[in-house]
Amino acid sequence: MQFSLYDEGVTLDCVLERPSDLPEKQPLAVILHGFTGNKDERHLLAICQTLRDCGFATLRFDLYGHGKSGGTFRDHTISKWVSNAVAVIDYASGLDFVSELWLGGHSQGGLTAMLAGVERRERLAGLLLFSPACMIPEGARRGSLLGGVFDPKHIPDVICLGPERILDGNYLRSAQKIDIEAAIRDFDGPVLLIHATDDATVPIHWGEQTAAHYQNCTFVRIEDDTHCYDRHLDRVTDALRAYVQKPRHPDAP
Ligand code: FER
Repeated sequence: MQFSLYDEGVTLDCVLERPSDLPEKQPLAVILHGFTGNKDERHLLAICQTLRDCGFATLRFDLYGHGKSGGTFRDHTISKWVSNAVAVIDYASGLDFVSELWLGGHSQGGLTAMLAGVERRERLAGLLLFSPACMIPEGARRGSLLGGVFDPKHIPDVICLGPERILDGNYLRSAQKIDIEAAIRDFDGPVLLIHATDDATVPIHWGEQTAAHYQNCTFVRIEDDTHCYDRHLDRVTDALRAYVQKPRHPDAP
């Protein structure tokens, strides 16, 4: 089902899909794409299909300034993305077929999921993080992001990170303020974090370090693959399937 939600007057283009055999209630996972991405990217579709194969409903949507949603790329910020994710979680938690809610995301969408996850901790069963872009706050504070260099104390009006990657300075201001340590410390639920060894966009040590600081995190290292899993997407979906199918309370009757 394709539909629109609104966050602060901005349209969010959403796709909600339920697994083919429909039990009364089922878990639902909201999945966020990354910087310059959209809800229909190959790795996102594979993640959502795997979740549905495991009995989850999935809700993917285009975030502010991306895909078919409102706002311009130039004006997007991670705090607007967190607001979008919270709006979608609040919508999803009101759906009568939802037994529990998971939030996941890739790269900048993974970072967004970490931050929105703390804002809506009480509504969420857990987080599914795919190569989360955990270095963005430090990069913004140091003055270096995706190859772009700037003075972190004198934020420029715009920063150009490539031909179609012009960002307002507010992206950097907003990113500088992110308290990622608090987001990790304050989320006590289960977390799956998957990261590939040859990720040139978000080096794997960021994933390893983040996983080590969560209270309850399963870390899966994907050998010989890239930021968007161009070579071994099947290993990513295998790890996801194994994680969501594993009983989370092994001692429960
Ligand atoms: C950066 C590193 C990663 C950055 C953005 C990303 C804007 C996000 C990547 C993605 O979401 O795929 O320095 O700066």
